[in-house]
Amino acid sequence: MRDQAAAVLHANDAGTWTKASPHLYPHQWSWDSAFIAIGWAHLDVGRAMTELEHLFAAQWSTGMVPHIVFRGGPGVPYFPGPEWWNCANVTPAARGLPAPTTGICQPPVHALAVLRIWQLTPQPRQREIRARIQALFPRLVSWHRYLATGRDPEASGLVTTYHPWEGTDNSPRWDRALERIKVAKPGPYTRLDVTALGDPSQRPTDWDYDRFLWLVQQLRKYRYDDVQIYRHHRFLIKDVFFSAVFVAANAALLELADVAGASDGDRCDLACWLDRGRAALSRRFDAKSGLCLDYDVRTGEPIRLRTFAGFAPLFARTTDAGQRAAQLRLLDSAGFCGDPKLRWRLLPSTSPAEPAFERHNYWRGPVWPIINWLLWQALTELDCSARADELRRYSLAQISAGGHFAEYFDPFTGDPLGSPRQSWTAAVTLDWLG
Ligand code: 2M8
Repeated sequence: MRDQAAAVLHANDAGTWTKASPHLYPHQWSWDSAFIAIGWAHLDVGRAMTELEHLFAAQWSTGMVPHIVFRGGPGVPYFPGPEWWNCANVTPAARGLPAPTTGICQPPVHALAVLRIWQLTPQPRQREIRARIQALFPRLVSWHRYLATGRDPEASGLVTTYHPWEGTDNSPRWDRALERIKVAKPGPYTRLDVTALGDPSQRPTDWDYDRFLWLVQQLRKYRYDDVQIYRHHRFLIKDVFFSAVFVAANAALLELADVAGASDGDRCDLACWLDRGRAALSRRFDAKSGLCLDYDVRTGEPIRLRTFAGFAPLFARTTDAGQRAAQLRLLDSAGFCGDPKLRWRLLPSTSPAEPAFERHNYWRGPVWPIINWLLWQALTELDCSARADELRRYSLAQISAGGHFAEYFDPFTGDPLGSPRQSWTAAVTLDWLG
């Protein structure tokens, strides 16, 4: 299995960056690259650093790391391509980059990747990798500073997302916010994803895509300027999952501070963002449901849905013993991993008890290995090693039975769904196999 996972990364390797998948996602994606770097770290720590260095070469002057770097080149089919975003023409923040990018971002898994690379660096390579971490560190801090300021002007400790593509595309968490958008059609377009996959039931609908593309047009109109976006944009969500990854990432950078030779000022900022994030997530915890709830900035309403994101305190390694115990109970309750219909006790993207649940449809039900990897890491650090190890074993069993490193899986049958040979699935497999 290790050889097969390595072969997937090698086949998707474009030399200095890795395609998220061979056909469906033939460019460099931000959080995919972070997971992919964790996979590479098991094969070659230098190649793992290269992955991140090339991603961060496309960092905007604001500090934002864009969600896609269109490194595949103009002839490579992906929709929507760089012309829909037009970033370099509308904002100086996106000029002078090695390749065109999108104008939004994804959860900051990168610091977790750098920490993993350092942990896996063999003694003879430590000098080289330490120097490369030192060189990358200021870019990582500036990325985190962007999230803590541009994406949280209220200094609330929660990151605001502007688009469903900032992580979990068609999650039912966004349904109400999208329903409020009465779109004029975003103009004619042809989707490539449904033809590439051959089964529309596994992908977002055209109704979703109309809104996704309309939101891109709006962001472009605001010139991707956070102040303008905050003033006018219709989709602004305090995303607890994104915020939890940010908490874990700040902790990872603090752990790397000595290796990276971080300044006192940076250490102080990282500690502040970490504490502020943890406290904010703790306030979003709903004792009645046991879930941590996203918050719609435009309506002021909490988003009450049973999804994986509700476990944000666990993902953020909460220090609140009461919340941790409540979340662990909920995790294995009938609404989540304790549902007897599940093939394996793995966390599905949406609870099967939720009316919006769809077992084949992308972020609306299927099990995603990377989400279970993040939970595995968190539970390991929270001293829940037995449950963490179970997640690891079941995840490997699921990926192995699926046969081709699928993007996501049917929670009831374990059938592989989405793209085959998905890089981040192969990458977390390598990490789980050790
Ligand atoms: C999915 O998103 C892309 C758009 O970014 C798509 O559907 O075309 C999501 O699962 C996203 O989280 C992921 O980074 C990307 C590439 O794997 O695919």
